[in-house]
Amino acid sequence: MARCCLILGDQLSDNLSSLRMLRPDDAVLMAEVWSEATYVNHHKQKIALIFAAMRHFAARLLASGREVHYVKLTDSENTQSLCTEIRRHQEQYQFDGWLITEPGEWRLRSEFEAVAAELDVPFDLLEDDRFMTSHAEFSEFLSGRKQPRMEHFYRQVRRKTGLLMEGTEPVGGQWNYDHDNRKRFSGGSTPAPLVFDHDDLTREVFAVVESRFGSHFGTLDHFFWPVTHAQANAVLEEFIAHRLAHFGDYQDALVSGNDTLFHSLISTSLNLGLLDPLAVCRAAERAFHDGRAPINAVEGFIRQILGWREYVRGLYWAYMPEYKTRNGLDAQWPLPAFFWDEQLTEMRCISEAVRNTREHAYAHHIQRLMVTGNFALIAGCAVEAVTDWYLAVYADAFEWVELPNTLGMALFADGGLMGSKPYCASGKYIDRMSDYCKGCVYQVKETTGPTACPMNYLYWDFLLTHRETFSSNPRMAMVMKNLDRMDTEKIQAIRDDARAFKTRVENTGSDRQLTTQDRLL
Ligand code: FAD
Ligand code: DLZ
Repeated sequence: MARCCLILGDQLSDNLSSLRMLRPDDAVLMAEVWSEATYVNHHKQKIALIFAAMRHFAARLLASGREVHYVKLTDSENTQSLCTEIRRHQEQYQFDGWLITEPGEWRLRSEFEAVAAELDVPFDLLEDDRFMTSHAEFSEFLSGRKQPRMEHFYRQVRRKTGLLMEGTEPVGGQWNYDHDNRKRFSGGSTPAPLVFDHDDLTREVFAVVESRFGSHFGTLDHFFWPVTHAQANAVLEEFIAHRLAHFGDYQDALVSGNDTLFHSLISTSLNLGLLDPLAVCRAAERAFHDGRAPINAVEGFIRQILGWREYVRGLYWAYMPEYKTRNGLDAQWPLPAFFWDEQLTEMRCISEAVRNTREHAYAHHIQRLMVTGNFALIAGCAVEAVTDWYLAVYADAFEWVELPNTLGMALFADGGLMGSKPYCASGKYIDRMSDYCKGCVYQVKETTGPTACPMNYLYWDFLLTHRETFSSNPRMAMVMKNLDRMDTEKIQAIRDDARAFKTRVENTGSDRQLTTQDRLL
């Protein structure tokens, strides 16, 4: 009477809903498969992280006495897709039923539903309750709201969990300290990320990734991701002890060569199931109550997890599969080759973000939103190419969290569901928040001309292109007024420079153009 529970690479939690339902004689199936590892050009570190964490979790289950069928990528009988592995195991072991916690991607959920329809044993897809908000609660939040906003949702979850609450009031008297979280980093030391010794199991995975996915983006050289629950807890502890206190102040800062600043580096662990989001928020809350971190830091951090993370997941499941087809600003320009190779761009901000991405399968939020995301938005990069890029290159990228952040927050392609206005900015914003512009060959103070920062003319070109759409948006009124003040000559110069930039990038894959003479001027 044994049943089988398939555990996916991002379901590595002891309290997974399917695992909680298992009886002692039920089995677990875990499978490393080619189809999941190649549906986008995943970064080598992402594949290595998932396989290494899966193998460690399988070992943990085995040690607890559970029967585990673990299929390695290189096993000769591996049929290389999750659905065919379910069918193969069903044929071989004649299980009495299947239990699967719902996957975090619409694509996989539909595939499982198709398998369920064809198997002649029960096949239960269970809700993934490793979140603070259920699907039903989120639907209830959405119902009757024309314009859902994260802030309203966030307050509701604060009330429900009691996190940073004093009775019915927020601790400190304010719900949101975002205004205190926009400091530029003016120097000083920042903690280095924890690095773990790789055991035999992880080293074996690295060898598989190098040999089978050698052509994939990125390098394994600087791998610092935790692959076990213990390592994930160590990263969380290091964050609380050495980073959290400054997290708020420098949440939006950008610093050359400083790839992680005071960020927590826990997204992979949360998304894989090595850390529990509520427990993480409680640990941060304790740090506030013990006087180890100020309210702007702790509230800012908790808002990301209890607010944004839960909110984007809710939107994903509420609006998929139609959400993925949205392209509200009709963005069609091909993604430049420099998104895959930082040597191909002279824009220091982009080059730094792509380098960090290539070396670590990581970039912090402002690099993702205001550097690569902002560029993709104002240059009008094709939505599907951009969302595929984000899904591929970050170790923490799973569609339920990646898609609303990219298509909605960064590209404003969802018609304003994620945000009431686009996060578009010129080089001025990047200059204010970073030290990038000082060392850049482009001049951030120039709007047009051969040495002007491309973020400047692309920004104005973007506003001109969407003038009609944005004119009716009250939150864009101030910025649109600047366009009205611009003379036709200036507008023409902006248009010409933006077109020339795009043509150069299309033809050469690079924006390099400055001659020695230009640089000397
Ligand atoms: P910290 O800055 O320390 O933040 C703490 C935690 O808050 C994160 O670990 C994460 O779990 C959560 N968080 C913060 N912001 C968000 C957000 N906007 N949405 C959801 N959770 C958030 N996050 C992912 O986990 N996977 C993705 O694929 C992903 N893609 C993104 C794409 C774009 C275009 C943008 C703008 C953001 C994306 N994010 C994504 C959100 C955020 O950038 C990352 O969660 C964060 O950079 C991870 O680093 P960290 O753990 O050091 O985060
Ligand atoms: C992302 C990923 C990769 C690269 N490989 C596997 C795998 O071999 N086996 C597996 O079970 N899961 C993998 N995953 C994670 C799945 O793609 C993930 O469960 C879905 O993206 C849903 O979030």
